[in-house]
Order: sequence, then C-alpha cells, then structure tokens
Amino acid sequence: MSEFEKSTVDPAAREMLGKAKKIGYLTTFERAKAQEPRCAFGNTGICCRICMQGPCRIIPKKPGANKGICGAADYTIVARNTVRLIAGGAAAHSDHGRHIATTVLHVAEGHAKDYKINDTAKLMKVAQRIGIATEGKPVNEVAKEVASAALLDFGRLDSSPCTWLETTLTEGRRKKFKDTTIMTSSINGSIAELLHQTHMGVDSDPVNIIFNGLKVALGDLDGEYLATDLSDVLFGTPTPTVSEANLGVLDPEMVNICVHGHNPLLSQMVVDVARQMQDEAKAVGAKGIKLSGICCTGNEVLMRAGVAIATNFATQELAIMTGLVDAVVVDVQCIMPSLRSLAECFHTKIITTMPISKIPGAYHYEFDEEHAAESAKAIIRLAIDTYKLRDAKKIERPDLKNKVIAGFSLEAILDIFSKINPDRPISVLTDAIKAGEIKGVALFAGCNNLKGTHNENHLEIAKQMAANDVFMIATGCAGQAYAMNGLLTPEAVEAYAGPGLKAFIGRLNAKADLTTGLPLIFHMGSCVDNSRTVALLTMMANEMGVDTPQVPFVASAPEPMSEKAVAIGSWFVAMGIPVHIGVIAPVTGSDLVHGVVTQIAKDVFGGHFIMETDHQKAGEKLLAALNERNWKLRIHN
Ligand code: XCC
Ligand code: SF4
Repeated sequence: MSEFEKSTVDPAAREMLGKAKKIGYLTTFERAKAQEPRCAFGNTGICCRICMQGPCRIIPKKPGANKGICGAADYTIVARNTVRLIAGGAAAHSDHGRHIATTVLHVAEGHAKDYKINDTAKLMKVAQRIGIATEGKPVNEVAKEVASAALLDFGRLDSSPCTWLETTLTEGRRKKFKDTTIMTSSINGSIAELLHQTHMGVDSDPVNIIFNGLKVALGDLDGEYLATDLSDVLFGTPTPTVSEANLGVLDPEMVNICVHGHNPLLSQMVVDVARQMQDEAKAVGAKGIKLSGICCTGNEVLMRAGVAIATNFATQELAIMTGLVDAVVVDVQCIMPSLRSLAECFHTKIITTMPISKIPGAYHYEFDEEHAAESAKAIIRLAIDTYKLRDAKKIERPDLKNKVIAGFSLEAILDIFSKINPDRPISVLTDAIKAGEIKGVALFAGCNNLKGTHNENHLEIAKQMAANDVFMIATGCAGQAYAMNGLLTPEAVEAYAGPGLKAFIGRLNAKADLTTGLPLIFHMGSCVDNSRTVALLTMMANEMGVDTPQVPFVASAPEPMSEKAVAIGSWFVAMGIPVHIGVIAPVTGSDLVHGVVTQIAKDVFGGHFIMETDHQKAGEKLLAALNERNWKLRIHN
C-alpha cells in the first residue's frame, strides 16, 4: 500500500510523489492538504467580495449578519459568485477561439506566412453551414469570410443570434433559448453585461442572474465551437491515431519538450518544426527530440499529430520531477505557477509564450504569428542547449506508459459509422440505443480537482459505465486520465465493456478498417472540443426525431476544477443534459440557488446538475438518468 494512495490512483504519479518527498518539495498535493480545513463561507458560496465593503459573510442566525452590508441575501451572493465563474470560463475559451479566428483571417489576407489553410474541405463545410456561398470563390476569400463571421460573434451590435449557435443547434434548442431570452448575440457583450449585472447594487434577483449566466455560457459554447472549427481548418481535422501516455513517455535519450496549456497556435508549430530539427538534437548527443503534452495543448497535438501525453493537470509538476524534461513550453490556462520554482530544483526551462500569461523568472518567447516558425525554432534550440545541463543524479522516471488510440473528431467517428451505414452514419449509434444494445452516450470531460483523489473518479465512473453498456466519449484532462491508465485501448474493451458495448464496438471494429482495434472510450480532444460532443448530441437528436433533452446522453466532469468547466457544465444543462460534477459546487449556501441548478433547471431546460462526490453513487445516478430517457423514448415510440 502506497502512502500516496489517497492522493492519486496513478502508479507513476505515486512514484514521483515519493521522490518529491525525498527532495523535500511540496507539490500541489501537499499544498491541497495544507488548505484544509476550508473556510465554510467560501466553500458554500456565501462570501461576497464584489465591493470593497466586503468581504461580507452570511451568518444566518446572527441578526444583521444574515445579509451582506448592502442587504444582499444568500441567494443573490451565491448566484452572483456562480455566474462570475461562468464569465471567467467563457472569457478564456472564447478568447482562445478569437486568437485562432484572427490567425485564419490573417492567413487569408496573405499574412502569417508560417500558417496555411490545411483543411479546405472543413473550411467549405463550415462556410456552407453558416450560409457563406463558396462556389467559384478562391479558398482565401472563403476563409476570410468565415473568419470574419467568427469575429463578428464576439462583438455583434444588433440582437441577432451568434452565427455558430444559430447554425449548429437543433430547432428546438434555438426556440428554447430565444423563448428564455438566453440566446447570445455577442460573446464579449454578454460577458460584459454579466459583469455589470453582478456589480454591487445591480441585480439581486437570483433567477434573473442565473438566466443571464446561461446566456454567457452559450457564448462560451459559441466560442468553443468556432475555436474547434477554425483549428481544424488551420491544422487539419483529427483522424484516428496511435500514441502513448504517462510519464514513461519521457525519453532519457532524447531532448524532452513538454507543451502545456490550451492554444495550439504555437505548440502545433513546435511540433512541425521539431521534425526538421532532429539533427540539431543529435549534434549534442541526444537521439532526437521527444515531444509530449500536458493539459489541452497536449490533447490538441495528440489529436492531430499523435504526440504523446506526459500527464494531466494535477500531476503537471511531476513531469518536471523526473529530471528528464528539458523545457516546458506553456501558452494559456491551467499552468501552475509553481512549475517555475520547481524547475529551480532541476535543469528544466519554463518558457512562456503568450503576452497575457507570464511567470516571473521564466523565459518568455513571445508568440507572434508573423514569426511563429522562428519562435518555435528558438524555443527548441533553448531546449536542446538545456539538455546538455541534465543532471544524471536527479533522473528518476516511472517506467509506465500506456498505448493510446485517439483522434476521434466527429468526422472520424462518422467515417467509421459510415462503413456500416453510408447513408445515415449516425443511425449506427442511435439504432444501437433503440435496440437496447447500448444504453446511450456518456461524455467525460473536465479537469482534476485535489478535493478528491487524482484520476480516481475519472477511472471508476467510466469503468462502471462500461460494464453497463454505455458508449463513452471524452475530452480534456478526463481524456488524458483514460490515456494515462490504458482505457483508450482495445484491451480495455475486453477488460471492462459489458456484453452490449463489446458487441457494438466489435461491429465497428469489423468494418472500421483501422490498423488497430477501437478503444473503450473515444477521445474527442481538448476542452474547446466539447463542441464536437455537442455536435454529436445534436446529430443524434435530429436522427431520433426528438430534441436534445430526450436523447439518452449524459455528461460528467468527475473532477472539475476550472471556471471553464463551470461554463461547459452550464451550457450542457441548457442543452437539456444531466451533468454530473464530482465536487460539491459552492452553491449550497443558498437553498434557492442549489434547488434551481439541481432541480428547477430540469423543468425549464431538461438538464440539471447532479453533485455527487462518491464515484459509485455518481455512476448509479448517471445510469438512472440514461434509463429514464430510454424508458420515456420507448413509451413515446
Ligand atoms: Fe484545464 Fe483543458 Fe480542466 Fe484540464 S480539463 S484542467 S480546464 S486542461 Ni479543460
Ligand atoms: Fe457586502 Fe454587498 Fe459589497 Fe457584497 S456587494 S461585499 S454583500 S456590501
């Protein structure tokens, strides 16, 4: 029994935590323990710091303290705090999308020479979907119009809906969102409005606040959707790929560069350029350059280039702890500031690349799309130089890596289905549900959260769903948890799938014509690629002739951490999906808000939050939600 078994279920991570203890470095796991016990006000959402008279804390039984100084009640405070999380998440996702859209525009205008339109077929498909005529137009003209349409979604001044929402959702959802006045017309405008609405002394109506929070969440979805579409246009739509994951991918004989963060603009360039620089690495005695990924930048380059996954969010420090990482190249989001101080103990260089994301003491090579390849080269050279400084005494690498089958864009999944039914590929999935072969679809998304045990909820809930014949898709750090622990393999189908799921995947395998068997869980990409999962859901609804709230589809963020996860969970609820979260969100300080998000939301949108920290019970609740939907479908058909 390992002393770190409460910290993580990952054997490689446990080994590295042992090393951290030996050298006396306090990792995020130690820091998480040091934060206990948490402040009960913050934990339940009833601490308000929105104005400088605060913090105001709600103490229900103390006369005068049952409200904030301004008179704000618990429900107002909890609602405001919650939607401000959504605003933070939507800002992060959509800003990432805006960067990609801007680069596509610049490419189309003949700038940003290191980039090109890679996937013309996807560009044309997106153009047609959003109503841009393509016939007889040069590719660059279409790209310009698509990118401009995307950028308009950020700052439209009239009240017409955001293009990506209006052209991708079911008719039923679009009507619902208009009827409930949450259809977004401007991503940035809705975020600004929500910050205004939740300013001191503006809105105190929790329901009104939550509805506008959902409007911003839909802006988040819009930003994610266009980020995925335009990343595919620039870098190619993912196809099935074989790779590997966990700390054992770090190669003692190679220059190891980890790419970490979210935005593929620079990391994809690093991947491309590294291929041409293998000789420079050999010149310093290495066998070449080994790239690996952490967090969603890792997912982006896994999906498109088969780059290995080093680890996921909670264990990012442990990659450096191996003593084998020469450089960590980071862009935006989910990058622990601690990486830099930990790197002090080793030879590792931390390289920041984005103007809005710097770490004191780190190297900063500012990303500039006009000179992207040049920056990528300079970064790789720094890593090669750093390789020479590696200290053999400090090297300790867990000998664990697992095979990974990933790269399942919606296009790739439909391509496999089309081998069985070329006319209506999606019916392969919906017919299997109707026939009772599989119970439905479960999406696993989101982060790690050290309020629980690293990766435990991810793995255990998925195994339970597999045994109960649920078809599974994954994104984000959830996808990486499965990659690190061998669930993205055909062997996992054998080990964990129930008879129905086994038969379903077996039928796909027989026709898929891939060099390897299909995995237990289909990894669909990064967090912005949750847009791919909602496209799948929408397609299922249309095929089944129902709206999304009737589709046997559930989502789970078994270990959610970031504001982005709150935004995603919220728009999935608006899409009519039961959304499990494996932590107790800071809403329990208001019975009213808690009731709205876990119950009343279901009456309005068909979806609701399920908060459950126990993985066994969480799995049971997700299965019950799928069963309920299947039962209703059978009665109505
Ligand atoms: Fe970050 Fe996307 Fe969460 Fe992982 S899953 S911890 S957001 S990297 Ni997005
Ligand atoms: Fe206190 Fe009201 Fe200010 Fe919040 S807005 S800190 S409740 S006075």
